[in-house]
Amino acid sequence: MVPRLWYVSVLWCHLAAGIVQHRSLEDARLERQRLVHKYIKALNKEEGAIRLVGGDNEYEGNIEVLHNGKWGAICDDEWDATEGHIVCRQLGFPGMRRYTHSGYFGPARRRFWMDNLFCEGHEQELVECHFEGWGENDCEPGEAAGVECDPPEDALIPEPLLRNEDIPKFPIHSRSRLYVQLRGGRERNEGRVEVRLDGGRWGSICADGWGLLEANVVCRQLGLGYAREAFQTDYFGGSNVSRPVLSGSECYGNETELADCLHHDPIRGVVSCHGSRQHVAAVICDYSSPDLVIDYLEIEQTAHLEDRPMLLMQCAMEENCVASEAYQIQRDDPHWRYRTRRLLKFTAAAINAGNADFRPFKEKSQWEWHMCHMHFHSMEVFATFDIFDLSGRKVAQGHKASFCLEDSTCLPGVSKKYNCANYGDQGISINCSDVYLYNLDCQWVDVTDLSPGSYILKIAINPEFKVSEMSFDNNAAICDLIYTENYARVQNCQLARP
Ligand SMILES: *[C@@H]1O[C@H](CO)[C@@H](O)[C@H](O)[C@H]1NC(C)=O
Ligand SMILES: *[C@@H]1O[C@H](CO)[C@@H](O)[C@H](O)[C@H]1NC(C)=O
Ligand SMILES: *[C@@H]1O[C@H](CO)[C@@H](O)[C@H](O)[C@H]1NC(C)=O
Ligand SMILES: [Ca+2]
Repeated sequence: MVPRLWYVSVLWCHLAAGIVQHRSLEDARLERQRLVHKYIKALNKEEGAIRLVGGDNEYEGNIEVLHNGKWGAICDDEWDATEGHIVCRQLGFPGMRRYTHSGYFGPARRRFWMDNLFCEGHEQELVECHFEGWGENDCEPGEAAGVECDPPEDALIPEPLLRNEDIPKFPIHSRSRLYVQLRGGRERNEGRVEVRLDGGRWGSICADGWGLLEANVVCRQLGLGYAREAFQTDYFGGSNVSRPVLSGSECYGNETELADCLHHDPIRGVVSCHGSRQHVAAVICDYSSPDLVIDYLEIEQTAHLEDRPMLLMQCAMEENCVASEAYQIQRDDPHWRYRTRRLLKFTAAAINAGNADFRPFKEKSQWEWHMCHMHFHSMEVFATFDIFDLSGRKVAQGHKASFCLEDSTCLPGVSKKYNCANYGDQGISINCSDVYLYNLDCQWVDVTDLSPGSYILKIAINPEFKVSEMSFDNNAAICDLIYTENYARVQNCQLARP
């Protein structure tokens, strides 16, 4: 409910900005009301909603009407300007240019819901007119009724009036189909992503915010497995790249189709892209992919408190593994070495349950040597440890841990391959785990300043989605944390997305 209200109010401002200059306030108010009404109806998939399909833009096409949750066409018997005017008015357009017969915008693609439609002219909506019952008709697909409306004035509102992040986002699936294809690749599993709405033309996707979560959904929808890479580039197709027809794409990761993800509203023609024409979404799909799963039982079983003198934490302080208050104490208190920090310690293990090895994001040549801990870090942020209070406010965090990745333990019959020692190759093999024991330096959250109470502990691996995985829904453990002066207990962990 909240996002929809928010959308309506944003739409309200958006329209207010454009229309007031052209018309009287009263006209503008009515215009806004009609448009808002139209979008609420379409979003709710309401009985009697109508839409235009098969045209070159949003204000022309064959008419489809929604009945019992299904879209159907309208037959052109007795179709004329009276009906056309009602359609354009119901859709919120300023007027009608012409009405069309005989499938002018292509043959009907769905069953006919209405035939012999006759309106008197005062009706607000098409369903108030007379027609043979729902679905009763004697029409061929070539008899689809259509209309061309006057373009909306708000179509002329310049895009920069809205900042990109203010543009509301919606799934598309309830209002149109979204066809997806890859183009310009060397093989069928790669390319720039092209999409087409019902009745629209093929176009690219603006790359703003395009990442592995979105790319995974595209690969899944096309039956090509998982995303190995997500690109923001015109590498696939160069000069052939068409104008973006979709922008703002944002997937949660578990969607089966791109239409289920959030986007700016392409049905209203809202496409807003920061980059140039060359800034489009592309993917490489692969049937093999790693899949790290966090071992939450290990966290529950090993979590405990330790009070540690700062004297023993100099390396940890160098790597930012203590709360910022500790640095204050180090500056202000000459005896800081004898002060202690209270640490919530636990063992974290990441198991690779996928069908490909997990390899670090950075090339070996870019790994950083960490003097204190005497090993190379191959990923800037491999894990995050956070504590939230029950209202969701972050109250403590571990450092953003960059580990050395290796096969610490493997299932029986699987031999270890990756080893941090001696500048060895880093990674996690299939069916092996990288284990960070609770007694390792920095494997904790500094809780010195936490008051006793109930909290949420969240441990996440590959939290920035930098390395591709089959799923990110199993990369975080979200647990109850009970903290008293004397002990800490971690329980009820559940797998979740970082
Ligand atoms: C553009 O498309 C044409 C026809 O499909 C193809 O032959 C050509 O190689 C493409 N150009 C690029 C740069 O991909
Ligand atoms: C994806 O996961 C979120 C959060 O768990 C859930 O609310 C949503 O319904 C899921 N969507 C699908 C398509 O499964
Ligand atoms: C990994 O373990 C699973 C389950 O035990 C097994 O089916 C699979 O063959 C193993 N894969 C490899 C490469 O060891
Ligand atoms: Ca995973």
